[in-house]
Amino acid sequence: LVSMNSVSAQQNYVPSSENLKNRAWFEDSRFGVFIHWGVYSVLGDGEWVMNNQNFGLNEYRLLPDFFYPIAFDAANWAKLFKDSGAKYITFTSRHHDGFSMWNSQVSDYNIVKATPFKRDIVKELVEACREEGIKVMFYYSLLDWSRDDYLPTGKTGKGIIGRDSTQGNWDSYIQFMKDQLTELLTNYGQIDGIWFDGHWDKPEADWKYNEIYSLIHQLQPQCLIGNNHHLATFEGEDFQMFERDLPGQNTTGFGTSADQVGNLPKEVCGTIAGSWGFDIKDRKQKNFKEVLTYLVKAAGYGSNLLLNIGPMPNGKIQDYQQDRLLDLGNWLRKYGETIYATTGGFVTPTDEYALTRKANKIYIHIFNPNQEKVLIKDFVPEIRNISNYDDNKSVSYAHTDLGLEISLPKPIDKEFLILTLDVK
Ligand code: FHN
Repeated sequence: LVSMNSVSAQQNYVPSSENLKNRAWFEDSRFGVFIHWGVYSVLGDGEWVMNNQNFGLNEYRLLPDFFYPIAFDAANWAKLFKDSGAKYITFTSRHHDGFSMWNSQVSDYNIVKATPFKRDIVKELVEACREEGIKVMFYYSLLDWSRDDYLPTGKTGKGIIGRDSTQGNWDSYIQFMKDQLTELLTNYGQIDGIWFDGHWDKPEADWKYNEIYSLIHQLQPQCLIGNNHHLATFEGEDFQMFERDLPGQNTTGFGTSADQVGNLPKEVCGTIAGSWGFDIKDRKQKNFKEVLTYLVKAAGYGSNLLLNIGPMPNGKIQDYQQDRLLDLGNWLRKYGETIYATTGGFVTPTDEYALTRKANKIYIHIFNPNQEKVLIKDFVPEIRNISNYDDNKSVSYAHTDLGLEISLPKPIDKEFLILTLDVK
């Protein structure tokens, strides 16, 4: 598919060998932690609060003064991420409010210069994650609700008081982003991805992706580029992302339709809470089975899951969010072989099952084991044996006109059942 923005995409992009190697690592990793944390967290009303509550620019600019995360300990966070089984994190270096979570030299509206905390959170986080062997990617917002050069406003930001001028300076804004990305990719060692968001605010604009993507790949060839533009990928991107959705399902409008799903590594992102940024009155907390099903279904589509947490303004991660991550970690320690470094997508996952494959082993994850039988449609490989992953005991099966029918072992006192298929 040729997108309307293909003109500005990186021309004739040939990924470097470092980049291809990193794509392979990314595909194998299957699980990352997304972190939405910024000065918006202070208000406990999600990361869109500035726009949703029609803040004045000057009013919102009081927030950094209250950002003093007394309990923030990057080493603790990194340990939690490690224990969760995640292989990487994606951190909001700068969200739509335009606030930079590092010591940016091109914007004083940043964590070191504008908060009493004065510590470079990006630096601390990167270093702590590196210690634990967790790779780091940066979420970076293309859209900005604070800067004058971004004017006129796009689809969002119109209610923000002080954003009524139509006078912008697009070249200056693009240069600003390049300068910031250069900082992020120069001052913090190896960074394994840039995760863009906000294209949809000005879909007609010339985002100069040709220049921006080449700059990133020049500075750090292995750095993977993804862009949450909700479209088929543009040239120069290294992975495709699907927001709150499984590839090609597009149930939320933020995903991407089936014909826009390409061959690049895939990542779906979703939340443990109802929102991305900390929402103190959140009542949509997902339970363990829900997040686990999300991870397994994503793998069944051949995709990573980037699961979001929204740390509190004091630097703590809510207990239930920690619990979800730790429970995933425990599960992955036991069943990681059926998720990491597997392929998926050869049988479309359903609400009943998801299949992954590694060499001549296929794993069937059954979401509701308390039934007599399960029918897998469109199953082609020739089977030698099917067994229960937990105890290796063989289970019986039959090929029917409708597909592969497997009799489920009993009793199962667990939420999930995994079957191992030895195939030729
Ligand atoms: O507007 C953002 C939102 O705040 C959040 O960052 C998500 C994450 O995928 N992306 C945008 C919506 O598409």
